[in-house]
Amino acid sequence: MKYKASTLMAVSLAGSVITVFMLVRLFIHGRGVSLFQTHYVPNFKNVPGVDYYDLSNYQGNKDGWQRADRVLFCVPLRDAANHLPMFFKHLKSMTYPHNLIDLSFLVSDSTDDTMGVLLNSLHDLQSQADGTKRFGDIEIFQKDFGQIIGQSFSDRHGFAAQGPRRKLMARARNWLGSAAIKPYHSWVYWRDVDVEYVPETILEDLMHHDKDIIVPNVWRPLPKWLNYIQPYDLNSWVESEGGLQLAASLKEDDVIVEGYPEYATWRVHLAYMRDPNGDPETEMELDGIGGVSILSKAKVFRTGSHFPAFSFEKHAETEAFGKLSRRMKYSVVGLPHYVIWHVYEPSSDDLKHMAWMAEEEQRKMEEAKIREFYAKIWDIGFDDVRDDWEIERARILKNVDPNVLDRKIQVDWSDDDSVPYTEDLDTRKDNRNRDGKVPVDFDPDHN
Ligand SMILES: Nc1nc2c(ncn2[C@@H]2O[C@H](COP(=O)(O)OP(=O)(O)O)[C@@H](O)[C@H]2O)c(=O)[nH]1
Ligand SMILES: [Mg+2]
Repeated sequence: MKYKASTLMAVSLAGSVITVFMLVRLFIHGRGVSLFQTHYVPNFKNVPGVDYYDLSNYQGNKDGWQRADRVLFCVPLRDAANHLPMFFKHLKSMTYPHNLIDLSFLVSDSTDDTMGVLLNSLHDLQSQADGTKRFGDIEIFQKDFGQIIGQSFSDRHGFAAQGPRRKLMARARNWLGSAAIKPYHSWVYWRDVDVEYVPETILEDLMHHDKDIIVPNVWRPLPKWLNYIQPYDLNSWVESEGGLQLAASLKEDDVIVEGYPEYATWRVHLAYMRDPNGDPETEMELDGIGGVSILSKAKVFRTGSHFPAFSFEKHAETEAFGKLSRRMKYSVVGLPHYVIWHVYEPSSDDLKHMAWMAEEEQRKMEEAKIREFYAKIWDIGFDDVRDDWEIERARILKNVDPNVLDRKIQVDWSDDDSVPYTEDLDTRKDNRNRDGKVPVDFDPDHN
């Protein structure tokens, strides 16, 4: 069969056009999209009250700060008035574009002025002269859960308090996260208020690992008398045989908590894997995670993972969130050598020890004062008076005849019956008189 040259040219031109069209589509829609599938983008511009979101646009990019990924920043708060100024200081210095961060707070069961301090801090934050320093949308939720366990360090960390406290915290987190997340959030960042030091680049540092869920290592500074530093968050760990055996031996609603002798799990803790000189980029797969600072892709929550407020595989809250997300095939990772620092709050034993140290210091100060006082009066209080005594003696004896002083005085005891032996006192040793006879009133049988 023969074709005209013009027909052949037309066919080859059409082929080229189709190829270019296909390549352009491929370029625009990226990998994984069928070439023949059309992605219908409705135009709701003229329909009032309708927002349209293509959720595939909010999967979370590893360089989210360059691709305008919005981050939902969630902070649960309880009796946090003292910590808020420090928290806002860190917030202000974050390098992730502030306008891409939406803040969401849940205030619960507080007896201090958490809400008042929060409002003032937010006012200060959002009225910064430099508009680029202001944050995106801000929401505050108020909901009490009837938390009865105190917020002091020792109340919170007592063994018996752990199960109920963790389940209640899980409820609080789920309320906060589910109320706050919007379809346009690509990432969700959970942060506790009581972090003393955290790098300004924390979001970028965690995000660029491109994991579904990622946590840093969390330590805390200690006072000198407690040896300066200590691992803080033991909730980030790798499951162990011991942990699984323990879980199998517990009741359905029990919750294992780490760091208590009652529950020996022999798990590897992220906290103890830290090498101060280690590469901060090093990753470690985890099963359970702590909640001080969690960066998660928003899709993890959208697809149904959450903070179990019940015993999930014998865990609750953030540790169970890690386990559940692993079960859902999400990546859960920790950074052993990348550290943020939780505040040091003294336990009641620490407080007792500190009170003792304060008393001891006071006692030493008083002792030093007394010593100084005695050092001053020592010369006066303990004058050498030997010379004075010589003078005194001379004065007393000045009218006495010196010959009289040396004279021996003889006393005649002979007519005194009560002194029987005057001349030879040695004879009294064996109760004999001077004739060697036993005195008449001596009767050995009735003595
Ligand atoms: N909404 C709410 N927040 C809480 C509650 N308990 C603690 N928080 C907050 O949750 C975060 C972690 O709590 P924290 O007591 O520091 O936990 P810990 O460091 O693990 O002992 C902090 O920001 C607290 O202010 C609660 O019952 N409700
Ligand atoms: Mg804390």
